[in-house]
Amino acid sequence: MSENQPRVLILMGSDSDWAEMAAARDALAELGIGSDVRVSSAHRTPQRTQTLVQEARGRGIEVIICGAGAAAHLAGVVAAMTTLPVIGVPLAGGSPLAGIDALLSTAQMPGGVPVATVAIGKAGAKNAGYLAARIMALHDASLAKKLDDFVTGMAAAVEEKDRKLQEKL
Ligand code: RP5
Repeated sequence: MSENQPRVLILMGSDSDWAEMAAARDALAELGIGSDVRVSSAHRTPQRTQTLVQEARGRGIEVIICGAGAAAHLAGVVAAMTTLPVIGVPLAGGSPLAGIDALLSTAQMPGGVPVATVAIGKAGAKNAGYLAARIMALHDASLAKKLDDFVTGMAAAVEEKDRKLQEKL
């Protein structure tokens, strides 16, 4: 597999979603995982969405991350069209309901059509990237090692924060 070959497809319902969804691409990039980022809407461009999803497996895509706000049906529609793992990121965007609408639309899937739903907004997008990496690490020992190092680094950062706080107290 080439270094730049995208292994994750990141779909967003609108370019207005990018401010939140960039965190998914960044988390993957930090682990050396290439992603293909596309704007495609379940409601506005259903045919385009279908084509992107149907071509994904043949292009070497292993996980699809979908971010959408408001009546966020993108992840559910995508999960209906593939058996690749689908991670849904509910977005707050300009929604008057601050992402609660997207959370329910994304998470409340009927049995048989799974969408792994993460938290609303940037933290959810970041975790979507790490969750995709954990899925791929099941058959990728080098990626598993990078994830172990990442977790160790996070723990060290917390201990360093505590050490600095103790110095001030
Ligand atoms: C959703 O509607 C998109 O995912 C976006 O979060 C929201 C608003 O889209 P725009 O009106 O900004 O294009 O489908």
